[in-house]
Amino acid sequence: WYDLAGTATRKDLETYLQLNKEAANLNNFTSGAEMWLNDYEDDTLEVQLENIFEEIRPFYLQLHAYVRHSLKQTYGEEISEDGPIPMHLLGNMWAQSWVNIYDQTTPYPNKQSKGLTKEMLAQNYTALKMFKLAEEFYVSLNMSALPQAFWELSYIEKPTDGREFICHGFANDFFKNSDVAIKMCTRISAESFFTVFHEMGHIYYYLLYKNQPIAYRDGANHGFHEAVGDVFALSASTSKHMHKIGLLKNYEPDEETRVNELYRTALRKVAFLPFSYSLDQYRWALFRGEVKSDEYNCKFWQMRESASGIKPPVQRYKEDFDAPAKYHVSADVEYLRYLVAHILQFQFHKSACILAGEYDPNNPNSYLSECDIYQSTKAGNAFKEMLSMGLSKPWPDALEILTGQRTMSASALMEYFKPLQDWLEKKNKETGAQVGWKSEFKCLSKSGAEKPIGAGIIIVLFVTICVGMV
Ligand code: X8Z
Ligand code: ZN
Repeated sequence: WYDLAGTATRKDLETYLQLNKEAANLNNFTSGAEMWLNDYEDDTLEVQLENIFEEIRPFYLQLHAYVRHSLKQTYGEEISEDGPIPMHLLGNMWAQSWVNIYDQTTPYPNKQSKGLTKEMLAQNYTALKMFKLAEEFYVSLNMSALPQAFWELSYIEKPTDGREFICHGFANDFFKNSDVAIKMCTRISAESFFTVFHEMGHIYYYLLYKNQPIAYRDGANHGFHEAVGDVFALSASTSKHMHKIGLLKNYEPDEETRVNELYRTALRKVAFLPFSYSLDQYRWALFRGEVKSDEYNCKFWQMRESASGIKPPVQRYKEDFDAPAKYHVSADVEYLRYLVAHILQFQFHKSACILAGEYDPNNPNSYLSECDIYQSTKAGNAFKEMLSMGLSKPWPDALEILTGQRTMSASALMEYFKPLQDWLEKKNKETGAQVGWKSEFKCLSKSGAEKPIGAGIIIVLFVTICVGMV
C-alpha cells in the first residue's frame, strides 16, 4: 500500500511544494504551514499544543507500554521490550487507531462483551438503519430530523454500478437551502458506526449555521467541525446507551468493565493523538523548507517513531515516500483539525454531561466515561447555541458558550481517562513492562551507500582480518 499509494506520488512532490508555497505567499503567508495554522487565529497555537502534549505524554507512555507488553505475549521476539512497536501489529494501516487489537489485549478478558459489530450483524443492521439510529440520537437532543434532500443526495453505500468511488467518508455542504449529503461506504461494523456519527456531526453543523451569511457558514475552526460527531459518539458508544437501544444485552457497570471500556476508547482516541500531531508537524516542516529533499522519507519515520513509539514493519528507505499513503496527505487536507477535535470533544463532553445531569465532578463515583447525554434537551440546546454561530465569532467565544472556557485544554481528556491511567500505572509496575522506547531509527538508502553503523563495523573488521591474513 505504501509503495503504491505513497512512493508513486514522489514524482509530483516538488511541484506540489512549489504550488503550496506560491499559494501561501499569494495570501501573505510565509509558508503553507502558516496558512493552515491561520485557521486557529492564535499565534501561540503551536506552543499550546506542545504543552498539551507534555500533559498527555505520561499517560500515552503507560498505554504504549501496556500494549507492547501485551502484544509481546503473542509475538514474542518480534517485539523488543524497549523498542518501538512494529506498526503492522497494531491493527491499522497507519497505526492511527489501535482499537483492532482490543480483543487481543483486553485488560479483563472475562468481562468482554459480545462487541458492537457482532451484535449489529446478529440484529441484521443495514447502512440505513445505522444512519436512522444516528439521526434519532441527534433528534433526541432537540435537533431537527434530517431534511429530505439529505436522503436524496447521499450515498451511504458503495455504488455497485462499477463507477470510481472514493470510499473515504465525506460530508458535503452544497451551500444551498438545506442541501447536504454524506458519501461513505458504510459497513456493518463498530468502526462504521463511529464514522456515521462523525459524518452526521458535520451535517448537523452545516444545517445549524445555514442561516449565517455565506462567509460565516463554516466551523468556528476546523477542529470544531471534526469534534461534533465524535462528541455524540462518546455518549452513543457507552454500554449504558448500547443497553438502552438494545445493542447490549447485559449491562452491569463495575470497575473491570469500566477499565475495559476506557481501554477500548483509549486505543481509538489516545493512540491517535501523537499520530495526528506528527502528520502535520511533518508537513509543516516540508512546507517551511526545513527538510532536505533526500531526507523526506527519513524525516517522516523519524517523527512517527519519536511521537508514537512505532516503526514500519520493514525497513523503509530514502527512495520511498510513505506519507502520501495516508489519504489526507495525498488529498492535501490539513490534519491538525483531528488533533484539535480529539482535545475539544472531551471538553465538550464534560460540559454537556454536567448539563445533562449525567456527571458530577465532585462525586468520586461519577464517571465521565459512563455519561450518556441522549435525550438531554439542556445539553442539546447548548450545542445548538454554540454550533449555530458558525464562524461568525472567534472560536474561543463559541467554546465559552458550551464550556465556559476560552482555551483548549487536555484536562477533561485526562479526567475522562483517569481510572485507566491509574490502572495502567499499577499494571505496568506489576508486570515489569518497560515505559518508553529506545530509538531504532535508521536513515538508509536502497543503494546501500549508507549502511547502518553495525554493518560498517562488520565490514571494517572483515577487511582488517583479510588484510591481516595476507
Ligand atoms: O477523515 C476522517 C473522517 C472524514 S472528515 C472520516 N477522519 C480522520 C481519518 O480517517 O484519518 C476521522 C478521524 C480521523
Ligand atoms: Zn470529519
